[in-house]
Formats: sequence, structure tokens, C-alpha cells
Amino acid sequence: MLRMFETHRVRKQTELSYCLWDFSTLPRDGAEPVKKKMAVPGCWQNDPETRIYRGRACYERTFYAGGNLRLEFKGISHTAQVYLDGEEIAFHYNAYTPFSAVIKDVPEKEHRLKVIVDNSFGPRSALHVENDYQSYGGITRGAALEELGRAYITSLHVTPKKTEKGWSALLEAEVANLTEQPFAGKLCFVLRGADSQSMTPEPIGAGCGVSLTGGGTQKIRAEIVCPNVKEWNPDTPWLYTATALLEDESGKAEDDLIDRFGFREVRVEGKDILMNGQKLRIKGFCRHEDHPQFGCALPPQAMWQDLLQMRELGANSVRTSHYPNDEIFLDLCDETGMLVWEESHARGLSEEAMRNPNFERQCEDCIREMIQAHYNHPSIYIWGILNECASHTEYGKSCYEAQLSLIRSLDKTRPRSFASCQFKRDLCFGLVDVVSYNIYPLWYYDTPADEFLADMYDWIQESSEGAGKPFLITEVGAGAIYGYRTPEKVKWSEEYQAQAIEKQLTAILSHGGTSGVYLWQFCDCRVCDSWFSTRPRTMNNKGIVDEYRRPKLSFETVKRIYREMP
Ligand code: ADA
Repeated sequence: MLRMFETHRVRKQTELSYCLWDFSTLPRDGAEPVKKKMAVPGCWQNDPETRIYRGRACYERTFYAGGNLRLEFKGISHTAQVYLDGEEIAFHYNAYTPFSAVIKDVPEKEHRLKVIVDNSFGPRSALHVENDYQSYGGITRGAALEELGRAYITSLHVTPKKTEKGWSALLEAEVANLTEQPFAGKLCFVLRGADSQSMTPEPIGAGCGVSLTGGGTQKIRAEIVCPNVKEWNPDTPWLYTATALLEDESGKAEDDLIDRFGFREVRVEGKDILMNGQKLRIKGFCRHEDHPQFGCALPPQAMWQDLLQMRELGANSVRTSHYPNDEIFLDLCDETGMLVWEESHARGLSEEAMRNPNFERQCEDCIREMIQAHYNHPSIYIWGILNECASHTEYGKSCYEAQLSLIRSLDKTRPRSFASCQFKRDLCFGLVDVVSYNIYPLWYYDTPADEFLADMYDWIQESSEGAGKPFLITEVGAGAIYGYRTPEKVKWSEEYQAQAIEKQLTAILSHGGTSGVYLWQFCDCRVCDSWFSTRPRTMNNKGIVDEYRRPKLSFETVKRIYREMP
């Protein structure tokens, strides 16, 4: 399962995941390789024989097909080399974004698919580094084989537009010709309501002629006026499907691509973030894709359980800290109205780390792939980048500027931000639409929460280019070891965490200048072994629930405050 709905009815898609592939570690130190079956999707850390293995491994399986083929991988952690019958057909870096490969004129027979996966650290990897979260190893998200015809639809983006006459949908698709001969036909767009009643009795965009030269591509745009639609918002998350249907000259269906979207508009107005004209009040959680039984490869049911618990806590938003999330999770957020701050992959990189020669390209690739794949999700209301990186230096600022400009060039419909920890030395608040800070009063420093927040806020308004912009607290919290209770309420006890969060959240939600808060973090998560000295159990223990989603004392505290405070 790659998504929570069918993305094709014409194109033949065969799932290559939710099964066992042949697996072998490829140890560099001459150790005996571990050869066995391994689950896809999955992390090899969840197998007792490879629990602590970091390095290269080989996944293999066969499939029977022929013609023009497209292989899609939703996530491989963290570097992949893909081979078909021994020939390299794709290379991809980053665990958290999808990639695909198109192979033409493949003979119809059984083929061998091999994926070399590498989760080792080193200078070639600027973003997957020893960090306060784990870089797992494996084919960690879904994979599929698709059989294409002569031409296919490579992408479909839907931009809802509100006018004084009501809503319309701006559609943009790209089609590609896989043959050397010209391809002529037409592209139709059909929009259907959540209840599958077609809003447009006749396929719209029938006039969209397609005329492709050999090997050429063509962008097709259309605007569909959509009367009487139901808007997407957190309380009523109405979804619609957009189908792009490619037909050849004889009218025969050649290919299709289906995605979902919602009629909603996000704007920044003064210090407010508005959705459909309504001010957003964020009460959220930062969440790592992490689980002791699945690593980062949570199955849909586990994702659903996380959303249910966040909802039970009264949350209305989740921050995908610190990387693009699985599209299945985003689909569930679309369906349940959970607002999403999605961010590209980076956490806590110094200027030196940002000067890694691979850094800019790896960041830009991640941003492009994230927005290309996730553009249509109505739940995503903001894009974030570079969590707690060097936004206090001129060099760092040049990187933030380049990446925020890239986002604006790819998506003009959503505000942009980044979570800073540079306090009164941040140089980048003039570059963003929303100012965001990670603060830890009562944990890393014992300043009272209301005092610390007021000081930060006043500095932003009086001395930074962030004055007058919406202001989000993107991280606040405290640690607690599940089951550690003390009458003294010392740090790491559940009692201390509950009382600290009470003060932190009360200060933030009663301060008139913020648009809301994300607690760090929803659940305890695994961190890299090198973080052992400040992370008991080599876990980040600031979850409101532990890694098995068992509530800590602070669960009821958060639930009361999120539900009762405006
Ligand atoms: C930072 C960082 C988080 C986490 C947190 C913590 O704000 O963004 O990833 O490391 O600190 O637990 O200290």
C-alpha cells in the first residue's frame, strides 16, 4: 500500500512491498554477511540478527513484466542504488522522499531487482548524520512496479483558488512520451466529490490537446470552476479527487493519475495564520517516525493510533520533525483534519556541517522531492526547513535564503518558516513568513517560562526582522523516564515533566502574541548511540507517551490544557 486511495485505474500497478525480499548485509570489515529474508517495508534494526548493523546491505527479488516500466520507491534509508538485471537504473539519497525510475522497452520475462541500501555516516551524507534521532536502514516505505504505455502522466498538481465567485481548481499535469515517434491525444481532468458524486458531469479539460514529439514532454493546465464545494478545514476535512486521464488519438485510455486535494486557502495576515479566513490556533506535537517494533517503517495502523492519541490529547496539528513524512500518514492527516507543518530534512547542523560540499544539493533535492510529492495535501499548511541550523551566521543565512526562495518558486500557496534555537542572534527572520522558535525553559535553563517567552517575544518585535509576523513556538517540553516517579519531582521524573509542561504551555497559550505551540515531543524515540551521555536509554525521553505509546503523567496535563485553554 503506497497511499490510502487508488492512484491509478488505467495504469497497471503491482505492489512490491508488504512481502519478504532476499537480504544480505555487505559488511566492509570482512565479517560474515547475514543472509536471510527481510520485510519490505521495514528496518533491518527490527531483526535480531541485524539489530545494531550500520552499513550496506542488499535487497533482491524478482518480478515478471515487460515493455515500458516504472519503479517507484516511497522511501529507502538512507542511500539507494537500484539495479535491474545487473544494470544500475537509479541512485537516491535521503530516507524521507520518494523517487522513481522509468525503464523503456524491457523484454517480457522474469527480471531480477536488486537494491543496495546504505545507512552509514560519512562525508557523502550531509543530512543523515549522528543525531538525536535514528537513521535506520532498509526499504522503509512502500515500493511498486508500474507498466506504462507509449506516454504517461508524470505529475498532477491541484491548486484551489478562491475568487469572489467561489472556488475554482487550477490543474497542472505533465505528460511524457516514452517512444521516439510523436504521440497525439488529449488530457481530461475530472474532479469528483468526497462522496464520489462527480461535480463536473462531463470530463473537463477535454479541449486539452496533447501533442508530443518523440521523447518529449508537455505541461497541460486547466482551470475548473467548482460551484457548491465544501471547504477543507480541520473540523470538516472535505476531500475531493482529481483524475488526469490521458487518451490517444482514437480515444483509447493510455494512462491516468489520481490524487486527492481540498478546497482551502492559507494566508498570513499580520500576526495571524489564516485558513479560509479563519485564524489558526496551533496546539500540536512534534513527532518522529519511530517505533520499537517498526523503526521508522510504521504500518498504517500504527500511524492511525498515533493520530488517535494526538487527537485524544486535544491536538490539532503535527510537525514532521525533522523530515518529510510517509504519504500514508499525510493521507490520514488529510482525512482527519490534522494540520501539518512539514519540513525538509535537517536537524541541528552547524555552519561547518552546512559547508559540507553535498549539503546544498542534498537539501535542494529533498525540498524539490518533498513539494513535488506532497503539494496536493490540504493538511500541510506550512513548509519548514533547516531545524536549528546556523541561522545566526552570514553563511548560514545564505543557505536559508536559497532554500526558502526555492520553496517559494515551487509553491506560492503556503507560508514558509524554520525552527530557530539561535535566540537573540538569529539573522534570518526577514526571510520567512512565520517566525518560529524552539525553547526549553525549566529544562535546559531554569528561567521561568513566562519570563523567557516575554523576553524572546519582545526582542523579536523590537530588534528583529520578524516583527509583526506570526510567531510559533515549534518546540517546548521536558524529559521524563516512563515509570520514574519521585516525591521530590526531580528532573527526568514524570512528575517534573508534568509540572514543567503545565507552566510552559500555560505561559505560551496565555501569551497574546503567539499563533500556537508544538510540544516536543509526542513519543519517546530512538537516538544514535553517540548521544548516550545526554539521552538515557539512547532515547529522546521527552515524549508525552513513551516509545510504546504508554501515557506518562503529563498526558492528562496536556490533555486538560489543550482542551481547556483557548
Ligand atoms: C532540539 C531539536 C530536537 C530535539 C530537542 C531536544 O530542539 O530540534 O530534535 O533534539 O532539541 O530533545 O533537546
